Amino acid sequence: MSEKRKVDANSKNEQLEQFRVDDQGKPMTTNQGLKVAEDEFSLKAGERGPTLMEDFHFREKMTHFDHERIPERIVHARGFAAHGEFELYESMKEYTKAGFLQDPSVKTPVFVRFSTVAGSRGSAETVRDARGFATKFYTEEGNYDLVGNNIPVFFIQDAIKFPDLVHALKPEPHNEMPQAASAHDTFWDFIANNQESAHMVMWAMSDRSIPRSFRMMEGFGVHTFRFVNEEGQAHFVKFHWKPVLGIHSLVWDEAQKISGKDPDFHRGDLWDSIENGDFPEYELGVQLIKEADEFNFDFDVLDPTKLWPEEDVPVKIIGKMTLNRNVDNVFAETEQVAFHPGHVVPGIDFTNDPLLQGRLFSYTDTQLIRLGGPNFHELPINRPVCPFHNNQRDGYGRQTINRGQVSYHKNSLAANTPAPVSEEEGGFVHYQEKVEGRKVRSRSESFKDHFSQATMFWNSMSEPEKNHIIEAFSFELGKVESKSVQQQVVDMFANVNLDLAKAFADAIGATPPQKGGSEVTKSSPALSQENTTKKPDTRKVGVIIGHNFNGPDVKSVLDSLKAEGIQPELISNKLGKVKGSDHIELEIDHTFLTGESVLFDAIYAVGGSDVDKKFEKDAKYFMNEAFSHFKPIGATHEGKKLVEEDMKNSPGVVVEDHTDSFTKKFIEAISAHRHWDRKVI
Ligand code: HDD
Repeated sequence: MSEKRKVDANSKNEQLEQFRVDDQGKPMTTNQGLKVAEDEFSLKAGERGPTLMEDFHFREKMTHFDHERIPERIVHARGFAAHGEFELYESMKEYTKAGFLQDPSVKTPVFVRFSTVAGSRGSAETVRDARGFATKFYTEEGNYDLVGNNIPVFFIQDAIKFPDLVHALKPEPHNEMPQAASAHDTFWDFIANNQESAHMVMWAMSDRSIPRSFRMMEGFGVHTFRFVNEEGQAHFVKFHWKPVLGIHSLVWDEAQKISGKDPDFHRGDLWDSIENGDFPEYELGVQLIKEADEFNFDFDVLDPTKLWPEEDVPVKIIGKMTLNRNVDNVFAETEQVAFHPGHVVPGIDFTNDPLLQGRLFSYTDTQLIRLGGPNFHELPINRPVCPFHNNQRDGYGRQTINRGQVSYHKNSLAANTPAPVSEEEGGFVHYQEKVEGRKVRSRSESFKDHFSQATMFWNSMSEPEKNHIIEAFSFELGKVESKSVQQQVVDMFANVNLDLAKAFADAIGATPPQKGGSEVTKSSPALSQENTTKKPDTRKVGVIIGHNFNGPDVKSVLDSLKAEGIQPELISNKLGKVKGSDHIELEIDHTFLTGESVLFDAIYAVGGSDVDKKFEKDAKYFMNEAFSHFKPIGATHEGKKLVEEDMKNSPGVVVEDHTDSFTKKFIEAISAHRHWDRKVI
């Protein structure tokens, strides 16, 4: 009876192939297949007369257009996705029977959608926000969805508060402002009055919420899930995605400017990387806690506002995901993909985390309105790569043609099939946790410490990271109009750290907190981005160049940068070619108008002996801005003139003519990402 299908990395791609259509070079037809003879003019009674009702081509074209839009996601509306594969490093048999976590030779196809949370579908991408990180594994046993964020904890402990949180975060209802931002009264009013949010707010105010790239952020399953093995033994598990390029962020001023200069900054980065063959990679890690140890921690493992410090519960790296294929059509794939934390496979189960429990309801419910009915699982992107059979029938847009007379269970006419199968044959059996209790609406005592881990997060930050958090609070609360809300937030965060609360109270003109402070001294070095992987790979360097540059030297530097995986892009006052010595000519990629320093990771000033005052002025603006965003700056030859005197001896600024030495130091500076020890006024 079983129709087991071998899944490999290409299974999903093969399945999607039957739905792909190439329209290019084909005659135009109506949706009924009728060839169309004219597509510019509607059918009219006379050249200047009214359009005729019988113009079925006009009606069909217009009706389809009128219905092109579907509701955007209530949260995570702005997203971008890619296909890829997951490979396992070692069997996880000891902990889980999940099929895709058994055999390291099996590659599982995946589809990953990254998103911002608050903004609408057309909003900018570098706003301050959590990022969604949702992965669909198309496994032999059905789809498994890991629907996480780039922050390991959440604002609230119980799903019943999610509509309130989202109402407070979204643009305010009376004037629909501000777009894609938490810097407004209702959000902070919610925070001050729902203090379980303290820990996640610390993350949201940190550099984590302005990532440099989707490729340079972590992902977390957030909740505690359960791994269950063949013997029925369970472990609590938390999931982590660790980016191979390390965790890196923008600075706030830069992030805001990018929002205007390139609102598609993150999707462009992901798209281009995949097109260039620089496939984004993330390692999958798990933290495991034995069921017997459930109560051995100073937090409740069911509380989604708590993380498990990596120093206490190490992250075991078990596999790697590689994103290697862009979508063919954003609407068909990225927009119509339907994730659900309840899409599990045997061996992965839920816990009683009250946030998770509520999510298990919400996701199907939202797809029903968003995708228009109960058949969204039939959309190509959502279809499992294994067979699926049941007695569910009909509904809007049904595609499957279920043959036969029988659509009910139990039956005799179809030999009682499709039939449930035993656990041994792959049937999902819920973990048989013993549950007992009174029906109550209340919060467990063990969920009531809202501040210890928020303080631990603060304690774990480097000095620059702490300063960024203070600046973020000062910005966000500086945008809040209600003095009372501002003060409530100051008083709330005094419980996290007194210096922090005093610093932003001062910046926003609130009364410094009179009491508060925290006894917590614990820190978790793994939380600081200071300790992350630092590599030069795929960093974009803006090369400012004009006519009459030193051809051989510059070419040698550019070749060395490329050899390290760095991507130099040339900027000048005009497009076209610039000429250097030794007949070396280079093609310009951007002008000062179309390229901006905020769009690059580093700047290399080459200049040229034949550049005018306007060139110098534009170039200096570029350089100064990059400097103020702590970016690596290199300058050789004529380019040295473009570096202001007071920048020259600063960290991360490399100014010299010796090509080999310059290149080595500049690459080191690029690997460091940013130079926080630089004095910027
Ligand atoms: Fe959610 C979408 C992540 C709590 C209800 N959520 C959504 C997406 C991500 C998350 C990444 C976008 C998926 C995609 O790209 O299509 N959500 C989280 C995380 C949470 C969380 C990490 C806390 C740990 N969410 C949460 C709660 C509820 C929801 C408590 C409601 C009870 N989330 C939704 C939703 C969305 C959604 C309304 C909107 C669009 C969708 O589901 O498909 O159902």
